[in-house]
Amino acid sequence: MARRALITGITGQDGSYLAEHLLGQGYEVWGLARGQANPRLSRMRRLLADVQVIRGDLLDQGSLISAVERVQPDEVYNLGAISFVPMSWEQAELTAEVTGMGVLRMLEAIRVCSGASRGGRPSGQIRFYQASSSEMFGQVSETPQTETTGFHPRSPYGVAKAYGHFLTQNYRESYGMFAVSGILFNHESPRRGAEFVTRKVTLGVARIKLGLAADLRLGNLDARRDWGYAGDYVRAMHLMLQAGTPEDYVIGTGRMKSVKELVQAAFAAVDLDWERYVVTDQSLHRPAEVDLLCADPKKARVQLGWEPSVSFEELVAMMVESDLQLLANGGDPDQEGSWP
Ligand code: NDP
Ligand code: GDR
Repeated sequence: MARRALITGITGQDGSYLAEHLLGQGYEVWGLARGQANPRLSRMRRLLADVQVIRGDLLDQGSLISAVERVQPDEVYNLGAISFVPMSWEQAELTAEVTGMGVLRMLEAIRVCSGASRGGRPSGQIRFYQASSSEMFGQVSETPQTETTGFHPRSPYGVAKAYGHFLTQNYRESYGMFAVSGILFNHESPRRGAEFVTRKVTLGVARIKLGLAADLRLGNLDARRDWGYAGDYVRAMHLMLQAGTPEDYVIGTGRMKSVKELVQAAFAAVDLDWERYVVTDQSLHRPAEVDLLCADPKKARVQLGWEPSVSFEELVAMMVESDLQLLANGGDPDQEGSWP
């Protein structure tokens, strides 16, 4: 019988790549989707017709219990979240509810549904993956960051992720659940939301190249991140749930670049001089910035055999090329239903 996976956040970047990867491995894939008429769900259905959709919301405990009861998954991947860091200052309570408390509700759904007394699977048999984030490191105490580096989150988003991270660890220790967190550094792709800096830059470059925009407004150009390719990172999520023991892993490339270097690479890909087009805008700076993040992915390499396959330069070129094509074909990235 095919293994069954339940993915929250199925309409997001990672949900789509993970679903593709699991379908390719022979899984039966179910995606939890919220909302009455979600345009991102229509987009996902167009791309991934084989994913079965079940309704639910990380704010709604009953809906999560129903989803686990109905799907009876072997593996649950909790990718759903408010994931845009600036939004977490504007809607801090909602971020705590979805990105933080949502983890508690999902873990409780698994615990309740898999209680042996109810004739379901013993809790050890549903494996749980939590999408933790390098934003938990925040103001870093050491570089590169490993599984043992301390947390000093710098946004309500980072704080909510830290709660979910510790809670996952606690359910593993309290109930013997196979519950793990991947501490993933920034990962990008042509399907990345247009609000995140990589996609904002590659879309901006494509618009300028095609004469659709005159400039590109950005915030802090000095921030440094470890950027990888989303398609590589979903492989790591899956590998973590196949391991012999439940453990947390840092996933990143180990290479750090500044936003300025990202901009330079993207403009260079279309033979334009970035300094003629980029305008810095103080209003796009954050109340508290994370200055730098860089992964040490040694544990994942040694224990899971995981390695990234796409370099920073290849990633930027892939995204610029995809956005040039999307715009040239009349696609509208501001429409949520539009995906390259
Ligand atoms: P996206 O922003 O692309 O996707 C977020 C998903 O969460 C969407 O499917 C969205 O669905 C869903 N969601 C939002 N609110 C709720 C809710 N109340 N109930 C159920 N689902 C909800 O994020 P990514 O795919 O980039 O990231 C996936 C996960 O990994 C997130 O948890 C993110 O925080 C985390 N992460 C991401 C990294 C990255 O670099 N991409 C790095 C580290 C961690 P809807 O269409 O309904 O809005
Ligand atoms: P991040 O990603 O906050 O790291 O979170 P984002 O791409 O939003 O920002 C990265 C860095 O770029 C700087 N920056 C800008 N960012 C945006 N969005 N827009 C701008 O105009 C701009 N100018 C400069 C930011 O200040 C920041 O330093 C992502 C999300 O996917 C999280 O969900 C995930 O947990 C982390 O990555 C790891």
